[in-house]
Amino acid sequence: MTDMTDYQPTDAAFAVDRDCKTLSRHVLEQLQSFSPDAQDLSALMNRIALAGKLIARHLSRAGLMESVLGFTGETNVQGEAVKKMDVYANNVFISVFKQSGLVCRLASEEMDQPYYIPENCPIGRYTLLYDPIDGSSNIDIDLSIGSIFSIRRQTGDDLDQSAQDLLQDGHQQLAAGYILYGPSTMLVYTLGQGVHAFTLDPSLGEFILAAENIRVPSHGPTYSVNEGNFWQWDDAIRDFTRYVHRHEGYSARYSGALVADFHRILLQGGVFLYPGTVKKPEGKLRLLYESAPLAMLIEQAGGRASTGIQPILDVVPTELHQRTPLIIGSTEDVALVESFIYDHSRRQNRDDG
Ligand code: AHM
Ligand code: MG
Repeated sequence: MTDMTDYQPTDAAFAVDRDCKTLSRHVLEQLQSFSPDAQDLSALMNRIALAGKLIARHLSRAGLMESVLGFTGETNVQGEAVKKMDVYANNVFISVFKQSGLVCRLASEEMDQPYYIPENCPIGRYTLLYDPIDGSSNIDIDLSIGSIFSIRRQTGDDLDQSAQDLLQDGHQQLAAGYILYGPSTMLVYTLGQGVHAFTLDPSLGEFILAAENIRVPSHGPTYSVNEGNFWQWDDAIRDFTRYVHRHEGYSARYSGALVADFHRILLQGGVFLYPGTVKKPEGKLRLLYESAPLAMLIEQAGGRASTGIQPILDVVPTELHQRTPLIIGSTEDVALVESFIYDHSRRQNRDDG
């Protein structure tokens, strides 16, 4: 029999320890408590993980099954064509949270009004806001996509469906994160105590810790923006892009999926931007379930998220599906974009005055 007093951890032992660090264990360790709130958040994160696993499984077979790829023929509340995967993923979140008892209301990009689960409402103390499939244009060409989520405390009964209590700034978020469906499936989350990443091990069916307390570099080489919109930008954003074109050390990377582009920047530094355009003066991205959750993550990782003139987390929306310009990433790179915006507005004020 092995004498365990002489036991020295080996590489194999470390590997076992790593394999055992599941998302649910990590969440409980983060909360350092078995209080009702901690147990609720842990259960919520487990439900989100289950949604991620179901969506990842469906995506992995997408090309092999009928009726997974392509459009439904409908348009959503944003006026965008809906894909079958958008509907599937939206329904996955609804169905996994229906039995949770924790969530009374779900608000998503795919639903005009929040979805109420009346049987949960007497006890459901949280609202889940989410984008079920971010980067929908990548689905049919087998490129990375994601899901984004944000958890807020449910305040008031608000069964009149006006969802007024959701119209609060991003500091009210209790947790935020995303699931990236790439070569592997990753779940990245924060409960306001750092940013942590997990990789789905399909053989275990578990998200296993991949990186803890991620810090975004203060500067990085990547700038990530759809330059096809150059003609639609104002002069400040045009001048920023001219600046990076004329200076050594920048690389353009843009996948068409915010989650994938954000993930690169979180790990390697740089800046992602989706500014206002002529057609969409507030940009394309939605505050409550795209920009605000990613802003919480980047701030927790030591970076910044800005509209260009205001921190994203300070923006108080006036409507559920409100859009916002987004500049997000390394502190120095976000500040560089903001400096162009500031200089232009100062010049404009001088010329006007
Ligand atoms: P979606 O949630 O409908 O897919 O829209 C959001 C996506 C982001 O993932 C991505 O950054 C952006 O839209 C791409 O838009 P564009 O094609 O205008 O560059
Ligand atoms: Mg979407």
